[in-house]
Amino acid sequence: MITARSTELFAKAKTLMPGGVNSPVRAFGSVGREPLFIASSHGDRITDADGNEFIDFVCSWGPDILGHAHPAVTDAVRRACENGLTYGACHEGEIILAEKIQSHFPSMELMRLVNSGTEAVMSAVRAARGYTKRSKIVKFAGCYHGHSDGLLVRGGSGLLTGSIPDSAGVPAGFTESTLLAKYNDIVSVQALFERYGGDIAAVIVEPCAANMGVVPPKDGFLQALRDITAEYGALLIFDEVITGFRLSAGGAQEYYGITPDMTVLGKIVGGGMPLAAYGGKREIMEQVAPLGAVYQAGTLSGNPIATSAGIAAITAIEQTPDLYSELDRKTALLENAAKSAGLNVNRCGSLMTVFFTGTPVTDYESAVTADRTQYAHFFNYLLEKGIYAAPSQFEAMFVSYAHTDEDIAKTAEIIANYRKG
Ligand code: HOZ
Repeated sequence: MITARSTELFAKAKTLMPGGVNSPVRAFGSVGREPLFIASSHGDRITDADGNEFIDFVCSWGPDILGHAHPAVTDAVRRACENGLTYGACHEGEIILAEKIQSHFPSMELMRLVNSGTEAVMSAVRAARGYTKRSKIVKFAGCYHGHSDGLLVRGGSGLLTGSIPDSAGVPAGFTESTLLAKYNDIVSVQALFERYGGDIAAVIVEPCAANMGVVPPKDGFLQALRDITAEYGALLIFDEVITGFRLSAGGAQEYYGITPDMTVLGKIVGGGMPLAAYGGKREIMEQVAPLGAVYQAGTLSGNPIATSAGIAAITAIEQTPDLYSELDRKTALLENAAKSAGLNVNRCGSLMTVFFTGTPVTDYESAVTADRTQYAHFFNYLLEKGIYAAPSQFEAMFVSYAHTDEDIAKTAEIIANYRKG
């Protein structure tokens, strides 16, 4: 594979950006090679700056559930651009998108549109604290909720790849109200409530963890979180940045049948543009300014181009009745291929991770037993055969509706023929 142009671009990028990237996992640091620079993407394919084409299972880390450059979305964006890129003022698209979101997530009785998952989580946590008048937040080791100071504790995702349990630059005081529990272990949560119950504002969780690799919730775990938060008057926040519109149109809360108090959405909800949302019970969200005293604002929040992409993407999802059954069928073919090669695989709907460890992966401790060198070998094997998977052991493979049967069959065969390095 010739990668001369990517190499040239990376050398230049490193003079301008830390590590040459705008988000750490993109640096390919844990897969032993330099990153590819992408020039274009269509359907289930991406093409790099040297003209190499790959079947893409990153899908921009989730947003491209319908495939890259879906015509309904790109047409909507093109049309919206004709009317101006940003107003910093109210417009009808915000209402149309919010209504669509609410029709799929009825628990979001009132919501705010913002620009990124990080911003949405940070704001949701602030609203939860403002509403409950309590300070502590429970999060789970290995769950990633963006890079706001208070949540960078055993954060998963790029922190895990870089072996950074807790980020530098975060004063201890900023995380002292963050309590750490063990994913899939309700006893660890009970212990925190027994000790700090009256001070806990919220429990925040990825209802299916996907930032320490994919780790589905064990039966009863989410219900137990629902019960214990209700018992202690704390809020349950589902971070559905990855699972929203992916496990089902109503996200993990519909898929697992558990209703949180607050929800955070990102990725798919913006159709590939920078847009995220947070919301929940009316009385909680009424704490947000200008109604209440919890401040949150943004010049580009509810941006008209981003809302047009989100509306078009959700409309296309609504018009694709076999979307979730097809995603499930296609991803199951990849899962079975991995199993037939003797690989350890976790799957939840169209999210999947092959873990290079002999242990079942159910939490952070078991996830970090995975051998990153072996994952790097697997990643490079796939890449050389024209398949672009996550450049990290601790991320998910994302399948889209645009993945053709031929490309799924080809990928399944390549995975099934993999032999560990
Ligand atoms: N943190 C993202 C994956 N969970 C990676 C984002 C990116 O590098 O684009």
